[in-house]
Amino acid sequence: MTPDDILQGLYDQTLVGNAPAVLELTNTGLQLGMQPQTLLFDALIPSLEEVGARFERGDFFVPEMLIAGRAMSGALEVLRPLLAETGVETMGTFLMGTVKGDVHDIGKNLVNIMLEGAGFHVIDLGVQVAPEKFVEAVKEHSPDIVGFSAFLTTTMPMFKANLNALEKAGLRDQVIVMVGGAPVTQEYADAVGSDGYAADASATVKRAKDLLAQRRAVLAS
Ligand code: B12
Repeated sequence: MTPDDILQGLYDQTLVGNAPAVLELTNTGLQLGMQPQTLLFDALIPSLEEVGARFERGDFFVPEMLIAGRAMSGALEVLRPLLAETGVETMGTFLMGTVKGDVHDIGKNLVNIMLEGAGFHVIDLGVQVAPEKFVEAVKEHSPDIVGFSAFLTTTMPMFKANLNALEKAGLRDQVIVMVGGAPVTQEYADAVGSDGYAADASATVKRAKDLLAQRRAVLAS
């Protein structure tokens, strides 16, 4: 099998949600010396984008999305340690969760992997995280940054609800708040009063580092 066969296979098998084949192709690709990033960005993510496009056109329904998502998640488990291989946790603590009412977690998990790879200590609260749970976790872990992930236009308003809950608990000034997810834009992030937005996992790492450096410079002055 050539690297091109692997990429094409990963794309096709993710599209049809064939989790065992996706896992096997991921492992074979790695054995052939392919980079984990190549498998992710040149096959797995484009395939999931195509799943979304087909859902939008009415060619795919929820079950197809679900099995494609599961197939992608299986591959991510294999790629996670390789993408996060530095293992040195010195940058700061990042508390992350998908907002209440929303079960999408693949994008969030990808962000977590990249943050871990960049040296952040990541605490993941999972999906469907209610504002009170974010507040409790901020009290318990005192993170530097809190991230809210939302993949539905109907759950994006939870950003504001979470920010209000932090404000009410007197915690808003203690943390940097970042928001993201497929339908989120910089304009929306600004409008709800978050501190930062990023469109993808690598941009999240860069933005998180910048925001942290700014915060630390202010605190030091
Ligand atoms: C897989 C999938 C599902 C799976 C989720 C599986 C899982 N474990 O996540 C299942 C089947 C469960 C699902 C369900 C639904 N889904 Co869905 N789903 C998708 C799909 C195909 C892929 C999403 C995904 O994981 N993408 C891959 C990742 C890598 O995406 P990404 O955006 O590039 O992620 C990056 C950024 O967003 C950013 N990021 C993410 N989080 C964060 C957080 C922070 C803090 C920061 C800074 C950055 C950041 O970094 C990520 C990594 O680079 C999308 C289509 C799409 N194109 O997005 C629809 C999509 C999101 N779903 C959609 C819909 C409508 C639904 C349902 C309502 C369908 C239904 N009728 O039941 C339900 C809702 C369930 C719920 N209550 O949450 C719509 C949303 C439309 C809208 N604008 O609101 C989409 C866009 C499909 C479409 N084109 O219509 N879905």
